[in-house]
Order: sequence, then structure tokens, then C-alpha cells
Amino acid sequence: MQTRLNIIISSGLLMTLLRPCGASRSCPSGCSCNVNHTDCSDLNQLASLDSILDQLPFDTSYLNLSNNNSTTVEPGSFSNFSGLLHLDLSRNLLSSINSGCFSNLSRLLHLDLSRNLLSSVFASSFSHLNNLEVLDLSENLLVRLPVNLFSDLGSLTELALRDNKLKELNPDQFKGLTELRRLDLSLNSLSSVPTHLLDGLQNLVWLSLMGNRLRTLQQTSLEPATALRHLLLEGNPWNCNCNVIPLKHWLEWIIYTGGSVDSANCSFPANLHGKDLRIIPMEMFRHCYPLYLESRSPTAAEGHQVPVGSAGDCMPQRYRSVSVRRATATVVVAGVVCGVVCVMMVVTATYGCIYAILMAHGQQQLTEGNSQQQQLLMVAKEPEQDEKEDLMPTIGKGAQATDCVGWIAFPPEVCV
Ligand SMILES: *[C@@H]1O[C@H](CO)[C@@H](O)[C@H](O)[C@H]1NC(C)=O
Ligand SMILES: *[C@@H]1O[C@H](CO)[C@@H](O)[C@H](O)[C@H]1NC(C)=O
Ligand SMILES: *[C@@H]1O[C@H](CO)[C@@H](O)[C@H](O)[C@H]1NC(C)=O
Ligand SMILES: *[C@@H]1O[C@H](CO)[C@@H](O)[C@H](O)[C@H]1NC(C)=O
Ligand SMILES: *[C@@H]1O[C@H](CO)[C@@H](O)[C@H](O)[C@H]1NC(C)=O
Ligand SMILES: *[C@@H]1O[C@H](CO)[C@@H](O)[C@H](O)[C@H]1NC(C)=O
Ligand SMILES: CC(=O)N[C@H]1CO[C@H](CO)[C@@H](O)[C@@H]1O
Repeated sequence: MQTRLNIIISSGLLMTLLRPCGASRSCPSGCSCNVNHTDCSDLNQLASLDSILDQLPFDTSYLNLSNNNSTTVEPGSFSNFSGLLHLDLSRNLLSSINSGCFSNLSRLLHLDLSRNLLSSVFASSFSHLNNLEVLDLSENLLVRLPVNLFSDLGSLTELALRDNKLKELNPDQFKGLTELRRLDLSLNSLSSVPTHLLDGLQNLVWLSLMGNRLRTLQQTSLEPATALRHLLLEGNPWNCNCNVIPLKHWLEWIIYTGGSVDSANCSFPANLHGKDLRIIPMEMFRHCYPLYLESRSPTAAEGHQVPVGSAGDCMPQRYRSVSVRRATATVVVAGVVCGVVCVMMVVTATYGCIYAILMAHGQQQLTEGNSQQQQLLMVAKEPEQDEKEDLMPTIGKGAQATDCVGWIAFPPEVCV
């Protein structure tokens, strides 16, 4: 009895509060209005969007038009509501957003268009929304996005494109969104992430690529997002072959530095099927190593006790510079040693050649006259000097390991 009375009193109070609003010319019928806060969601009667807007006070800053049957938003519909900060158009039947629909809403902070039937948006659909911080386009039917769609949204911190039909993204799609902190691309049909997609997103902290068709993800695509701490990769058919090693190292680095990565279960190869990439022991990639070392620059291959690969790349700069310095030193030492060996070989070769020639002439001297012998000596000496000139400049420049190897492959015996 007591409870029931309370409820009746409460609803009575609510009715009293709402009645003046409902009756007022400035509050659309069926909506609830509170100061500049207008909630027209879940309308119980048929009302077109325009008829709602016709009755709406111009100073409205919060407008909820969620869960109705709106199918279109006419260009200029909102042109009188330049004070709007929050606009919720979710759960309607909108199939397209015409360009300029929201162009007068330059103060808008939050725009929710989720759970509509959007399949087309125009490059200028969101133009002039310079203050927009949150844009929700999830649960629509978007297949592709105009490249410049978000180019005016320099203040955007959160962008949701979850559960659409996106197959691919332009590398410049998110260009200029320097304030972006959260990007939700989950439940689409993406089969690749362009290498430069995240360039310039230096504030991105949270990224979801869950439930797409990704088989590979280059660690170099993720590196530009230097603030990234939370990454969702589940539900993709990851191919955990040797090429996945840099990504694995990068994930380990993120986790080690306090970030989080969900389970990235491998689909290929068969022996790793269903295994979580994060916890597969490196031992399983042992067969990749010779190949892997070859494909890296000699610098990286040299730095052995830095775990080879992306871990090296993702380490703080000073870590990298130590290994680079050490590698440079090694190259210099190797060069000097090779140089000395080369010089010694040239000297030996020259000595050998001269000795051989002298011996030959010594023998000729026994059978032939003096004048002929001297002519021969001149002729024989010249090519030997030419050969020496060919080799000497290379050594003078500070021979590199490869030059040396070439030399060793063709021993000086060719002179004889
Ligand atoms: C709208 O109302 C909120 C409080 O409900 C207030 O903080 C804000 O300043 C108001 N905006 C305008 C434009 O009146
Ligand atoms: C708008 O109304 C719907 C339904 O009442 C509600 O779920 C949603 O959270 C509201 N939107 C905002 C931004 O408050
Ligand atoms: C609104 O949508 C519901 C469900 O889709 C439908 O039954 C109803 O007829 C629609 N009303 C209008 C005015 O289109
Ligand atoms: C904006 O307000 C003016 C003045 O009340 C009115 O004439 C005009 O039709 C309104 N525009 C829209 C799109 O409602
Ligand atoms: C809409 O914006 C245009 C320019 O962007 C301006 O000329 C016009 O007055 C605005 N309309 C309203 C109703 O504020
Ligand atoms: C990934 O694998 C782990 C166990 O290896 C399992 O518990 C988890 O459910 C799997 N996740 C997905 C999305 O299949
Ligand atoms: C007033 C009105 O028509 N409300 C409808 C808004 O749209 C949803 C579904 O799209 C319907 O369930 C509501 O009845």
C-alpha cells in the first residue's frame, strides 16, 4: 500500500513537471523538455522530424531524436539550432546524410548516428563541425567512406565505425585527426590496414580491429600511433607465419609497458591454429630465424642480444642507438682488418709476379742476347703495373668487406 502510494505520488509529480513543457508552444508535443535539454526519443505518436524541429526552441543545446522513424534529414533542417551541443539521431531509418545537413552546428560536441541504415555519406556531410568531439556511426551499412569525410573534424577524440561493411580504408582516411583517442573499426570486413593509416594519430590510445578479415598487420602501421596502449585484435583469421614476428614483438612490448592486447588467435599455419599469438613461445618460430636474420639489415643482425626484430625497433631510441653505434664500430674494425689483409695480399702478389718475371728473364738471358732481353722486360712490366693501378685505388678508399671477398675469390696466382 505504502509503495503503491509512493509510485502514484512520484508519477503525479513527474506529470506536473512535464505538463507545462508539453503544453508549451516551444516544446514539441510528446517530447520532454528541461531548460535547453529536449528529449524527443521514443515518441509515442507519429511526428516528422521537421514538425518536431518547427516547435523546438532555438537555444536548445541537447536534442534527443533517438528511436523514431526518421528517414531523412533535409539540408538546413538544423540551421536555426546553432547552439546545439549534443544531437542524438540514433536508431532511426536514415539511409543517407546529405551534404550540409549539419553545417550550421559548428558548436556541436557529440553526434550520434548509430543504428541507422546509412549506406552513403558525402565528403561534406560533416563539414564545419570543427568542435565535434564524438562521432558515432556504428551499426550502419557503410561500405566505403569519402577520403575527406573527417577532414574538418580536427577536435574529434572518439570515432566509432563499429559494425559496418567497410572493406578497405584509404591511407589518408584519418589524416589530421590529431586529437583522436579512440578509434573503433571492429566488426567490419577489412582485409588490410594501410601502412600509413595511423600516421599523425599521436594521441590514439585505444584501437579496435576486432572481427575483421585481417590476416596480417604490419607493426610499421601501428608504430606512428605512439600513444597506443589498448589494442583489440580478436576475431581475425591471423596468419602466424614468419612475417608475424615483428607484430608479436610489438605486442609483447605494448604489454610489457603496461598496455593491453586481447587474444589474437592464429588461424594459420595448421600447427598454430587457435593459439594465442601473444603467448606462443618464440621457440615455435625458430625455423624462421636464419631467413629472418637475412632479411634484416646487417646492423640489426649484428645486435644479437637485443631480441632481433621489432622489439629492437620499438625500444626507446637510446637502445637502438647503442646497437647502431656498436654495429658501426664493428664495420670499421672489419674494414681495417680487411684492408690490411688486402694490402698484404697485393704485396705478396706483386712480389710473386716480379719474382716470376725475373726468373723467366733469367732463363731467357741464358739463350738470347742482351738487347732483346731488355725490350722484353719493358713490355712484361707494363701490364703488371696496370693491374696494380686497378687494385690500389679500391684499397686506398678504405676497402669494404665485399671488395675483400671479391679479391680473395680471385687469388693473385692469376698473375703467374
Ligand atoms: C543549457 O543548460 C545547461 C544546464 O542544464 C547549462 O549549463 C547551459 O549553459 C545551458 N546552455 C544554454 C545555451 O543555455
Ligand atoms: C536518447 O534517448 C534514448 C532512448 O531514451 C537513450 O537510450 C539515449 O541514451 C539518449 N541519448 C542521449 C545522448 O542521452
Ligand atoms: C515506424 O516504424 C514501425 C516499425 O518499423 C512501423 O510499424 C511504423 O508503421 C512506422 N511508422 C511510420 C509513421 O512510418
Ligand atoms: C529559421 O528561423 C527563421 C526565423 O524564425 C525561419 O524563418 C526559418 O524558416 C527557419 N529555418 C528553418 C530551416 O527552420
Ligand atoms: C547558417 O550558416 C550560414 C553560414 O554558414 C549563415 O549565413 C546562416 O545565417 C546560418 N543560419 C542560421 C539560422 O544560423
Ligand atoms: C582464443 O584462444 C583461446 C585459447 O587458446 C580461447 O580461450 C579463446 O576463446 C579464443 N578466442 C577466440 C576469439 O577464438
Ligand atoms: C513514434 C514512432 O514511430 N516511433 C518508432 C520509432 O522507430 C522505432 C523503430 O525504428 C519504432 O519501434 C518506434 O515505434
